[in-house]
This record gives sequence, structure tokens and C-alpha cells, in this order.
Amino acid sequence: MALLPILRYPDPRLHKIAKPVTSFDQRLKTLVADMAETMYEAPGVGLAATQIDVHEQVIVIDVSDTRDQLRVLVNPEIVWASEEKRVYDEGCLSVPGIYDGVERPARVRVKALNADGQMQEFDADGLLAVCVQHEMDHLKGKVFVEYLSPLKRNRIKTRLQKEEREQKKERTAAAVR
Ligand code: K1U
Ligand code: ZN
Repeated sequence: MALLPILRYPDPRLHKIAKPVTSFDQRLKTLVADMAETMYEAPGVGLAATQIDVHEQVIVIDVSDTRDQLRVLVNPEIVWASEEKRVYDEGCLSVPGIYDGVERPARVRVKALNADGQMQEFDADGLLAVCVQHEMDHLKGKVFVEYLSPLKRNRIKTRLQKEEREQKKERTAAAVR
């Protein structure tokens, strides 16, 4: 298994549209295992393949307290969403240190394949519903900050670009030491 680097906003590769998976082979199983390891290590409750620069419709999620209930969603679809909406303070491993409120349907019914190509359908509410919708947005090239005002989004972009420049400087200084 391998830990994979996570793209950071505003990397343009986060806006690529993921393609459906067509082969349920060993390569897919290795991708899923690497994504799960990367999500648990981060730590996060979800990860979309887009975030590790793989543009295929693959998501891993684990919202359990025990961190032992991994869900693998391949080619996911939302087949029903509630009229009722909820605001949840979302975070994102691609937008580190930023949390802000996003309004989404409170409950969804999800249809997806697993890593063996078997169909699964389940109802989600609470954090699971938020996480499924957040990760499916990643597959469509959408990052949660796009729900925020242009002012907030630009502040976040500037802050993360500054952090990136500072980290690059530190890495360069460490390399010449
Ligand atoms: O980057 C991602 O897509 C993962 C993201 C998922 C998410 C969290 C909260 C609301 C919506 C979507 C995260 O996991 S951010 C980290 C986080 O919230 C968390 C980490 C460890 C334990 C509990 C939460
Ligand atoms: Zn995210």
C-alpha cells in the first residue's frame, strides 16, 4: 500500500471531471487500498480520486468513530435527495485548515458499485450524507469553497497560496542545509 500526495486548492487539476470506471481489476483494488490508507492517515472521513490526481469515479468514506467501516463508491449516483436542507461546517483535505458552512439536502439515496463491480444502494443522513455529496462534487471538479462568497473564496485562495510559497521556501532551505 502507499500514501498518495493530496492536491491542494487552488490546483487546477481539482477541477477535472472524473470518468466512469470500466475495469474492476487489480489496478482498481490497489487504487482503493492506497486511497483508504491516505484518507485514514490524513486523517479524513472521505477522499475522492480527483484529490490524488486520478480522474476516475472512485470515492472512499469512513464516518465511523471506530474507523473500521470503510465504504467504497465506484461510479456513484444520487438517485433521490430530500427537499429538506441542512447546513454543515465542511472541511476538505485539499483545503487544509478551512471549515465553513455549506447547505445541502439533509438526506440522499445513493447507488454505486463496489471495488468488485457489485451494485449497492443505501440511504444516508447526517455526516455520511454530507460526505457523499462533498466527495461526489470532487468527481465533478467542484471544491466546497465554490459554495462560499467570492470574497471568502479569494481570501482562502490567497492564504493557501501564501502557505504553499512558505512551505516551498522551507523545503529549499532544508535541501541546501
Ligand atoms: O477532503 C475531503 O474530501 C475529505 C473531508 C470530508 C468532509 C468532512 C466534513 C464535511 C464534509 C466532507 C474530510 O475528511 S476533512 C477532515 C475532517 O472533517 C475529519 C477528519 C478526521 C475526523 C473527523 C473529521
Ligand atoms: Zn474535499
